[in-house]
Amino acid sequence: MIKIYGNAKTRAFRPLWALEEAGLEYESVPIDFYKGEHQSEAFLAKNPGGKVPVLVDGDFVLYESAAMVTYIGEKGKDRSLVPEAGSPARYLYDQWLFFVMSELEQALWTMSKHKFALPKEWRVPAIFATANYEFSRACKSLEAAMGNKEFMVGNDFTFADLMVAHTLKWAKLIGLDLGSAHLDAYLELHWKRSPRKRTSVKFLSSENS
Ligand SMILES: N[C@@H](CCC(=O)N[C@@H](CS)C(=O)NCC(=O)O)C(=O)O
Repeated sequence: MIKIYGNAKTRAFRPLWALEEAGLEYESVPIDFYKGEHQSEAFLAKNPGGKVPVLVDGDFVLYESAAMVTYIGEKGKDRSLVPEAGSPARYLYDQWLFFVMSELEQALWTMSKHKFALPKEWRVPAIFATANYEFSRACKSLEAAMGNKEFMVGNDFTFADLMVAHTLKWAKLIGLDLGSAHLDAYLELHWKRSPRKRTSVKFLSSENS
């Protein structure tokens, strides 16, 4: 059975939500940063970087959230969640996953790192204005690419939408404006999916979180 190590308030929400969408059995293993569990010998043996989420399936281990959602989508019965390998749709899907990881979430992660994640001596509060500018730029390019569409790839929900929606929600939670009525509507559409609500109820205690 697949195990996800990490707390749902982190990027672990992505594979947890993906598992709910895919209808696979899984176990969630909370990792408490305050107790230093991410730096324990046992955890570092899974991810030497000491970060969550980590996916463990038997002897197989993954520690990048974007790779995890693809793995989960391909394990599940619903073939529409991750386009078939080698198809044009799959390359577009990959493009959006890479966009999330390298463009859209970077500014958010920069803000989080300089607010609380980095050791105090490495935090540079002056970086916030630049990160804000970079996030708006990424949102503008996302909005332009999306046009009036409701899905990142084709005409159905895929895990590219899960990754984009989760990252837009992250931005909202830290008080950023997406600067686009269409991105707001896109987020609302995907955030109201039942598997997302189930994930929030199971791991964050409220379907609105
Ligand atoms: N690119 C990784 C990022 C993992 C990551 O940075 N996780 C954060 C929580 S969301 C973490 O574990 N931080 C602990 C630390 O930086 O020490 C992914 O998407 O899985």
